[in-house]
Amino acid sequence: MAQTVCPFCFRRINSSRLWFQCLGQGNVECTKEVDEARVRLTGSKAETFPTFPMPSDRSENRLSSGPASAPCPKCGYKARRRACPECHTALPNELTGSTNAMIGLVGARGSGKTVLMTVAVKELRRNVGRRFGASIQLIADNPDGFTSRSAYQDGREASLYDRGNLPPQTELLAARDGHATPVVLRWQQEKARLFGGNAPDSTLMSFVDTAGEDLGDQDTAFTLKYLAVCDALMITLDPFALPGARARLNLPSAAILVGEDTPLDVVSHITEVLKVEHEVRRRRRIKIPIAVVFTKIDAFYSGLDRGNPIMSTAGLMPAYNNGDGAAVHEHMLALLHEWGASDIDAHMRLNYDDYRYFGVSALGAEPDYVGGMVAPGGVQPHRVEDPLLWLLSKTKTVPVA
Ligand SMILES: Nc1nc2c(ncn2[C@@H]2O[C@H](COP(=O)(O)OP(=O)(O)OP(=O)(O)O)[C@@H](O)[C@H]2O)c(=O)[nH]1
Ligand SMILES: [Mg+2]
Ligand SMILES: [Zn+2]
Ligand SMILES: [Zn+2]
Repeated sequence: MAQTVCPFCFRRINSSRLWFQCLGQGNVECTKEVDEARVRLTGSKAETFPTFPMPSDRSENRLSSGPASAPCPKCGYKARRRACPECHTALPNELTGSTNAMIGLVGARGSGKTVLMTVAVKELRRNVGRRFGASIQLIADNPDGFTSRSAYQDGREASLYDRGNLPPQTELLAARDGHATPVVLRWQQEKARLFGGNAPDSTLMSFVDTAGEDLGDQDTAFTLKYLAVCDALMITLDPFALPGARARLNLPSAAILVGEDTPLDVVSHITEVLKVEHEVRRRRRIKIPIAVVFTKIDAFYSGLDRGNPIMSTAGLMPAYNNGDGAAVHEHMLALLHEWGASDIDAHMRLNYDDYRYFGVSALGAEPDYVGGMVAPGGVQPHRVEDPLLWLLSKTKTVPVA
């Protein structure tokens, strides 16, 4: 059975046994209603036409992905749209019989997750798509809990890019009935199939932006379930939370959003959860790739050499630039040592098989921390796509050069 993970409720589902969702165009009237399963598993109260299972299995369908359509029990419309059997959210077609890349995004409070996700999702659609000749789109009707794609674009993107407002603190999951709604992107690309076979032409990426505090809360079932199904993880680390890094800057107190946990505490906690959820045996390392993303690097620009790879970019070739990535990794590691935070590296080495350090700036210049406003030059992202491209090179969505 083709196992995959629903990008909306994070349950494991059989992608050859997806349900159908009516579009309300049958001979008799069909009605949209709030779907109880969807509310329970995703918190979404959006009204939809009925979601129903495929008609009882006929033997000839057993091995295939079943029929391509099924009649709505209410109106008879031959529905082709697929939906998650668990949470009843409509799913993109390409999920049928395939898998998707669940990329997790976790990090301490104030480490820059919301800004990074907002900017990365926009940059992917705007520039990275062009660079790779790919079409990258937001899919689904309620990204990040917004009621529509346009509401997301206004509430997240226009708010930051056009109006220059830094986002407020992300609400705790508890305040969102324990649910977080992911932003799901579809990366679609023509691929030359060198060796034949049918490599998929699209990859789904599901990002969830959680509040920093949710991580420390052992009881947040959602975070556990989410980490359990992630194929890859981005961990944001706030250099402002490292005393040795902070000492080199002259930050106003409004910039320092540091809780009780040190960055090492946060990473250790993630490690513990991953070890349990991914059933990593004692003395073994965690296998999923981990991008350790140091945010807010713009604050260090003036102290870095011009020749430092952290200051340059990966170039415009349609591939993940591995040499460049390795150079940034080494230079971030050197910075970690300078900042007196080599314990983080020791922890990574002991617990993970596959990790890489990234230095990014989503804003590109220091904001007005007190007023919560982007710098007058606007958002100028620096290297925000690097961690994603590295992770996507692991799933073979992008080539390595
Ligand atoms: N200098 C600089 N500061 C940044 C950057 N990105 C975020 N910040 C600062 O970090 C603050 C927190 O960013 P958020 O993206 O809201 O952090 P978060 O991880 O989502 O925080 P929670 O939602 O509370 O968990 C912002 O208000 C800015 O002050 C950046 O690229 N450069
Ligand atoms: Mg946030
Ligand atoms: Zn119907
Ligand atoms: Zn689901």
